[in-house]
Amino acid sequence: MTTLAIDIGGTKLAAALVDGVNVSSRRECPTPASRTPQALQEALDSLLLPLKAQADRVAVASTGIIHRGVLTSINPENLGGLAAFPLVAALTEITALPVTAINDAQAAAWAEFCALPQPQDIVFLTVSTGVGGGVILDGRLLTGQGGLAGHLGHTLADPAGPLCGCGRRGCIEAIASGRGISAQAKGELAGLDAKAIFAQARRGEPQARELVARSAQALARLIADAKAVTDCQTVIIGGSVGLAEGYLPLVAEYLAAEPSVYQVTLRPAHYRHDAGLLGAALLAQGGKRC
Ligand code: ADP
Ligand code: BMX
Ligand code: ZN
Repeated sequence: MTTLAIDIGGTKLAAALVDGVNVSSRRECPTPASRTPQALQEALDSLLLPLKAQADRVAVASTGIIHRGVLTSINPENLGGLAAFPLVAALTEITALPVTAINDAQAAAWAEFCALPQPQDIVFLTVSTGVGGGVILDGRLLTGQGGLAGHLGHTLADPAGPLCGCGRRGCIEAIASGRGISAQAKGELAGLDAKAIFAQARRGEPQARELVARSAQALARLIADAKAVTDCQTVIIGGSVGLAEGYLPLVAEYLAAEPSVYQVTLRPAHYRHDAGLLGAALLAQGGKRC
């Protein structure tokens, strides 16, 4: 059985064919900035066109709360202002294949759990357009009654921090995410995206260094909180900010400053940028640890 796996992120859409853990024919396009469901449906339509005839089913990992096949944004700013999207219905219409859907970070957590040599309790965190999370305890992926479980990016980093697109002030996501880093930039860095701000930080630009450090520090605090809530042994980090050169060592430095009870093994995602795609496919293949 070949799965057409799709990852809908706030910045990019990715799709690939997945057999077992083999990913092939990977394609990407930018996530439409328009707030209309039609724009997302059209972008998915063209992305999937060359792949759908080769697949037996569709598995989608998507940003947003995924409940009963419908995507609802907790932070619509992360999805070009789109608040809701009938994910399964739209993909069924595009592909005429059976479709399963799950949150992107929950999916990635599952793929990363499957890649571990031994089962462990883990928390996966993606630091990307937003900050997403997935929790695996006793071999079970937590999704929650309404799909919200693991949305750790919306726990509090700083009550006096920037307003988050979810309506709360000072969420981790507003400080640590790619969008958050970019939105906090002022003066010469205003308008730059996180990738460009990381490049400036590497050149030693002081504001860029401070923005990256603030993100890494907020993430380290979140990891300590995650340890307190779940007693996980390992925290795995993904997303383009999370996997950016130098970021994880900085997070590890801040985490090391926390008391010993909050220490965990910290790892970059084994499947790098494919963790979401692959996790959705593995869950559709039966959700057993391979
Ligand atoms: P998505 O959120 O769509 O899953 P990504 O994981 O690629 O996508 O995250 C997008 C965010 O990561 C954007 O804010 C972008 O500026 C930032 N980003 C992309 N590449 C890098 C990089 N090399 N270093 C730091 N940040 C990056
Ligand atoms: C947001 C939220 C999460 C998602 C996380 C990472 C929306 C649209 N998304 O917190 O569901 O897991 O971003 O998403 O409310 P990404 O696009 O950065 O991968
Ligand atoms: Zn929030």
